[in-house]
Amino acid sequence: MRRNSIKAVLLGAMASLGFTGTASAEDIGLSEPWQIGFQPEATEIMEQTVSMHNDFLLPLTIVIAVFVIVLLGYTLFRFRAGANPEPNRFSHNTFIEVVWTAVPTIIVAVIAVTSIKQIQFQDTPPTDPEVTLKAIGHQWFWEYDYVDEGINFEAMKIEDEDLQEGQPRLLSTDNHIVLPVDTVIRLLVTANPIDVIHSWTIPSFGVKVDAIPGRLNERWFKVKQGFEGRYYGQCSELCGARHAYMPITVDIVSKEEYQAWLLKAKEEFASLDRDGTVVASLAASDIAN
Ligand SMILES: [Cu+2]
Repeated sequence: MRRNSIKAVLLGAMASLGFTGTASAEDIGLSEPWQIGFQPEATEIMEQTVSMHNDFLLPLTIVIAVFVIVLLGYTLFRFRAGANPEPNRFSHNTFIEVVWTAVPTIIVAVIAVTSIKQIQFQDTPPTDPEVTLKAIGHQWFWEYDYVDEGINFEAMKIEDEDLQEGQPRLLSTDNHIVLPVDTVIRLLVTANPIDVIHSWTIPSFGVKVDAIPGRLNERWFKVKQGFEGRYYGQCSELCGARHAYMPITVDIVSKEEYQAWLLKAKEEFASLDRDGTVVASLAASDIAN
């Protein structure tokens, strides 16, 4: 999964061009050509999601599919016209009807209980979050607010011709979100009031939240120790012509590096007209479109 260290060095070199995250960030949350499985599980939320899929839903689906195909094949063979010239005429069988109603109901109920438990886990931070990040969707880029730090910036997709070696196309942004490892993060997601619905996601975190104008959605995540690196995501709600061009780049760093970044970022991204109150900004691009 992990890219080689040469790439990390190149990423470090390009980091000096823009105000990006750490110099040594290694791509972890990145899809690969012809990938079939999930991206690495960087949070407990994603561990649960992958386990639900790989250990429960997928085997269950395979058993059901094989059962149906075998039954269908047997019926086609056993009751073909040649072998069964005189067909049965009955149309009801109470025992079979009870079974084929009860068994799927039980299966669906077990899936529902398991899912609801996971949704509850995803909705309930284990401890009070230490960092609050607000993501605001715009047509077509993301804006970020570190609401307790007075840091606010926009993250624009890097155009193809400006990509540096090692930067994945359609996934790299000029400014990166930087967050500490092993820390409970509160994620607030919304969209500009005069905008449309977007969706903020990082597959490796198991987080996907709709960004809805006028509504504030909340979620949490905590990246596991040892999972420092770079993660990518994309807007996941069809939002217009440039939906595919509003990626998300997150750098997960050590707590010390995060503190150092905060100091730099407060200078770099000092919000000009903000005093802690959250004001939805109206970017020039919103008016133009
Ligand atoms: Cu969008």
